[in-house]
Amino acid sequence: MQQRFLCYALIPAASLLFCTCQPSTTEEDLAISPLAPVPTEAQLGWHQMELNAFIHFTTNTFTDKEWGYGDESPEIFNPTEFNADQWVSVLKEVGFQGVILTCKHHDGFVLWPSEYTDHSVEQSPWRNGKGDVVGAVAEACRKHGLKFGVYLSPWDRNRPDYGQPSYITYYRNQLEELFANYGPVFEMWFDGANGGDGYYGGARETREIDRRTYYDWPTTLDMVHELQPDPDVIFFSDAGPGVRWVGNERGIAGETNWNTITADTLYAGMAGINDLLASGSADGESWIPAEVDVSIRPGWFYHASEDSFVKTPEQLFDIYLSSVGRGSTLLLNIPPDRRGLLHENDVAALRGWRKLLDEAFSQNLAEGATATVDSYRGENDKFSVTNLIDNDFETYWATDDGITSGSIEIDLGKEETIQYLMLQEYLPLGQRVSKFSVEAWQNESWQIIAQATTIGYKRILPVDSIKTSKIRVNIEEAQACPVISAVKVF
Ligand code: FUL
Repeated sequence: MQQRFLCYALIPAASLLFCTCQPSTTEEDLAISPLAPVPTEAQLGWHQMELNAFIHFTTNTFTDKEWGYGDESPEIFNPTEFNADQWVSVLKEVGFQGVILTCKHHDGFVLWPSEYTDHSVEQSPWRNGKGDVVGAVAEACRKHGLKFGVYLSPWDRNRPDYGQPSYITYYRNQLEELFANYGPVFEMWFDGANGGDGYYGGARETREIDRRTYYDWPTTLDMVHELQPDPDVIFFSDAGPGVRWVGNERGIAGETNWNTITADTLYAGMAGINDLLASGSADGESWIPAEVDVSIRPGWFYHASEDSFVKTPEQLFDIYLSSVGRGSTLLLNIPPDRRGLLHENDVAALRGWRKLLDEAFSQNLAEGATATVDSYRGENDKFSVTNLIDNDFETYWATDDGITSGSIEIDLGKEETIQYLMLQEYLPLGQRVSKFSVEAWQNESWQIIAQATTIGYKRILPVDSIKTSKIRVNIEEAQACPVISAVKVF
């Protein structure tokens, strides 16, 4: 296209008739080919949620256990001030977008009146057996505009037939009940703790299952897709297929975090894959991003003895940086107490955390700054540098095909103290960047202040109170031309 303009400028008008200029480059010519694999619409929506809450609540809350054996009497389930509205309104206030509830944990007690078992809230004294935790949480989510998700433990230490084909039918029936009565469900969680000792209807024995074949997940997932074709549901398991486990329960995604991985050879509960789950792989065949699940307390369930071990706002902030700040979605567990309320200490920690987040990320110094770049795709405004600072995820800066590096300079206009840099890749076209650095203008020269590998949906780099008037982001390596939605400076 540039040649075309040169051609018109240098050649006298008469000779234009004989000019064999190249045809002008159209928007179509400039369209960027997606770098496969790319996220589905549901996965993209999941990335954009960033913060989801996990709720662990069941008989364990009353027995003070983490894993119930399966022989707990429903009689013990009796929250005195149960209030799902309190849970969800606090979660909403501090910024969560979705809630995933343990509808059934490994002990097999189910939190809704199920047609398929007596081992449920129906047999408990709570609300004279008329209560429904799942219904109350789903309704509170609808009321407050949060998405609702379900955890239905595949391992069931209560069921006599756990390990037999009939249990799979039971499990599927319950899923059907959940989706039909409480959907839409944005995410379904099935964890990797499977098989071992349990009550199993009185057998009190150890049962091993073949994790790869017993559950026949493909059939279950097809069934769920039919139950809820739209909006699509994201399936979590250790190794996907919708989102993968990050490989630890400490709140830490890999410093290098690819949303892609080759999942065919992985399965839930497979040993020795934790590092791979944390980092993913650049050449992974499927889009299966890492989800970071971690509890606000040492345990997943409420224990009064842990009231003084609730993570502090500062610890939660660090977890935010090592999860959302590394391109993952955070699934933070906040377990209700025996009253059926989120405990005061947890609520205070969440509010303190929100305050820290607001303080850190409220003023984007790049908005209103001057941005320049060494090259942009087709020199067409659709890909210009201003797209990086317009606060719109849908617009992006990109280079020409074959150019896998680039430098973006942001002039803040005056000296500022900066704490964090935030970058975002435009994921609908695939994850591309594998190496970048950031420099700050100090003492009349550029000084490197941060170096990293992947960006993904969001990358936040802490830079420790640096004083500068200009920063420069250098995309050094990418798998294809970089496509960046945002550069923010705080
Ligand atoms: C694990 C379970 O064994 C834990 O109890 C907890 O539910 C955690 C989120 O998943 O697999």
